[in-house]
Amino acid sequence: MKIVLATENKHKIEEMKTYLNNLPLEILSKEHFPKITLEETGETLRENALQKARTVAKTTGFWAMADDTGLFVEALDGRPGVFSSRYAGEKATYKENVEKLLKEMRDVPEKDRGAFFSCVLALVHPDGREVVVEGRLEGVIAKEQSGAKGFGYDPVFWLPDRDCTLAEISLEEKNKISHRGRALFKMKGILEGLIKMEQQ
Ligand code: ITT
Repeated sequence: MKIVLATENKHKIEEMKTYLNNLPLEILSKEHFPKITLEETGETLRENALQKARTVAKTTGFWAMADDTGLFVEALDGRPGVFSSRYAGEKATYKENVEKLLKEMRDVPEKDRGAFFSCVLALVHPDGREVVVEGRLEGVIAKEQSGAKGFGYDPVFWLPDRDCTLAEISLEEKNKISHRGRALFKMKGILEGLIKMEQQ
């Protein structure tokens, strides 16, 4: 079975490919279809994930899977949320977004620094079949950055159980506990069912 990963984000592609590598899937990514433009104009992660997956499924004729992820910070009433990639501006870098977050959280005490990542994965077939799953990871916004692995907000996402940030653990370890890993776990079962059906 062929599936196209409908994301421009190389880090997400790496995490998804690593997670799905033992399934009999031919995994293509958006790089194979450079002419497709992905838009995110929805108000929720679900709408955005579906929008990206629908575009790619329709254009390529294959199953397409898209991920939309947000960081929801309690002390900021859930911001940056669905706007996580554009927190410090339309074309903001990871560094600018993280710096803005640390600045906004500067005076927030430890006990109020709770946050969670939500990852919504949408799997869409050009014939209209659609599946949506979500995975979450709870943590705490650190006071400063630590670690050089991962991407995005990982260097400030503190894991109290492990006493380190998401940027201090390996990709394999991240996939075992993360929002994306949890969503991928749910999606893997669905993909296994679809692969079996296609083989019959
Ligand atoms: P696509 O839309 O092409 O998939 P994107 O990077 O724009 O890529 P999102 O809108 O889903 O993806 O991501 C929102 C932002 O949230 C992203 O730019 C990162 O800063 C952050 N993010 C997403 N997943 C993350 C993760 O696993 N760890 C840390 N930060 C993450």
